[in-house]
Amino acid sequence: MSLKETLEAKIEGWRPRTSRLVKEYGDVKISDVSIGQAIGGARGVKMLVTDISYLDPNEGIRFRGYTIPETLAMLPKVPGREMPYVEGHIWLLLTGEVPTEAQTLELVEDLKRRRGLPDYVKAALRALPSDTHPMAMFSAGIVAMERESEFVKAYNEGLGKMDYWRPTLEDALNLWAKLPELAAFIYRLKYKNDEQIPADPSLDFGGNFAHMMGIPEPYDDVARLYFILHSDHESGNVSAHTGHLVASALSDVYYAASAMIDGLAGPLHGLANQEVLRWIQGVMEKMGGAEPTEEKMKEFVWETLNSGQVIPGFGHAVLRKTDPRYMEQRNFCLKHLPDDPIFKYVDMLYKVVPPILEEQGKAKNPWPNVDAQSGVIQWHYGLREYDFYTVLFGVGRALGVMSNIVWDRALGYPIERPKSVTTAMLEEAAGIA
Ligand code: CMX
Repeated sequence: MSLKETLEAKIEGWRPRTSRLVKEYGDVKISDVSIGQAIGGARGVKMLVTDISYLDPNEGIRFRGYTIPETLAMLPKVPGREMPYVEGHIWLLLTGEVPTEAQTLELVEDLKRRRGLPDYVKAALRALPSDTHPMAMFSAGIVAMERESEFVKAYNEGLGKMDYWRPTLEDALNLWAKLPELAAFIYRLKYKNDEQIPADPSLDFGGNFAHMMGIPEPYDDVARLYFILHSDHESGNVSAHTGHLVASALSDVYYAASAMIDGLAGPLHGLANQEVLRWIQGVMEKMGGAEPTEEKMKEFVWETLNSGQVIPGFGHAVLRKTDPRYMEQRNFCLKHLPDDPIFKYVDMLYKVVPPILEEQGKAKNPWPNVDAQSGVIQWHYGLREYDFYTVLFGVGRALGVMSNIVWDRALGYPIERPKSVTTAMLEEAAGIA
């Protein structure tokens, strides 16, 4: 079966489950909200539904029920390479099924046909001031393509609500196909004198991205691993939630993806991966490039904390153990770049930071998250412009966010509209005179 047929069958089977829950069990409580949660960023409030991934605080993420090692082992691999096709992962996220080799290759070819960055996007990006952050360029490049939306055309022609997911899937496939090219275009425009490398039609999603970046093997596998690891982290994180929220107004995926990129660009979220490298450079400079001693490293960590800053790459709003995305990248480093000096710094931080955060007693999770380890791999393979790193996160995160939006449309989720209260109402609820 094709992707669309598989998805159609899944959606038809799923709809009765959602409608039954709403019609017969709509009043069953799954969460109560405290004052602390209302002021504290809705932490732990269960108010979003997704079947695409689930984040267990101790175990970490599962994509469609599969752990990261299971996902990487099950998906069809690119011949001669270590990592699976990103396209196979898209299939898994969308349908919940592990695709066959033939199904994966069909999607590889489908996405190839949808490639090609419009000239007006290139012109718009070239017109931006040269100090524009790559995340602002990425967001602008995506929203500039909004005029291509198939959903908007179909909606204006009066398409029925139950079919909204079909043009939304078309939009998602079109945008997914263009994101690696958009990212590589921004990289080469900003850092390589706009010397662009044309796409290679023989290559898959990750392979073509590495080729257009101008970075040789095994960077293609780094790209595949990176996009898969960052694809989804259930729905409450800032980027995923933003994408869902914006799309709930029936804004198309171009608006939703651009907005989710804006959320990802914050230093407490995706931008932490550039912050880690910037921070480590500071440590290295202080140590005159010498290998860090544990004592010196501890001093630097305390200095950062005492100046009121967070240690980038550590802590998490949901996770309470080391992030398995961190571990997967650490395993990659141990295999491919065990002697890299920055990896040695990062690995020493893994030893030094958690006990210090525990001693400080503020962070609920002292362990490293995905961002602590991702920059070092990019640096090692020659991508030294660390303010570009979050764009890579964004290409990956778009896979999960847009898969969710397709399902939001398929299940007819309504516009999101939680209720706010005033401070006086909270004081009244608390019994404060
Ligand atoms: N370094 C220092 N202090 C930290 C910390 C860290 N890495 N992580 C948490 N804390 C502090 C918080 O700032 C907070 O302090 P205040 O009470 O003074 O405000 C306190 O510990 C409690 O925070 P928490 O409940 O443990 O964490 P939150 O859920 O509020 O925030 C996160 C989660 C990720 C924003 C936070 O851990 C952080 O700022 N980490 C560093 C930035 C980072 O790596 N972000 C990337 C996360 C992954 C991603 O989304 O990409």
